[in-house]
Amino acid sequence: MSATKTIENELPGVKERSKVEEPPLYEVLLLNDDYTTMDFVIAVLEVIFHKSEILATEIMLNVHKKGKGVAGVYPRDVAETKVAMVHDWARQEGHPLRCTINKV
Ligand code: TYC
Repeated sequence: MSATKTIENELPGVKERSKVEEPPLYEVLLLNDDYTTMDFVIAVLEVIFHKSEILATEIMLNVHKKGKGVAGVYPRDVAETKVAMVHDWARQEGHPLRCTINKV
């Protein structure tokens, strides 16, 4: 089922409400492995997912300890593009890093 949201019409004095469809959202999950360097995962989180260095480090350590973790939440096409960017960059640098998407 897709999400809907009721919004007030923004014109002054107009009391109509309209339903807008919001796109389904997908988490991009980073998966742990034994070989990708911590610094590379932090760089991925900073460059591709626009996280601060502090938050990127926290997310990376959480993935390292728990096995997986959320890098970001996006509409499906954006999430899929980010997965491809992570995989392309990791392969270029010789890292086995993997990530996947999961509908929220
Ligand atoms: N476990 C890796 C190491 O010890 C670090 C790592 C963290 C790898 C997160 C992947 O998604 C990952 N070098």
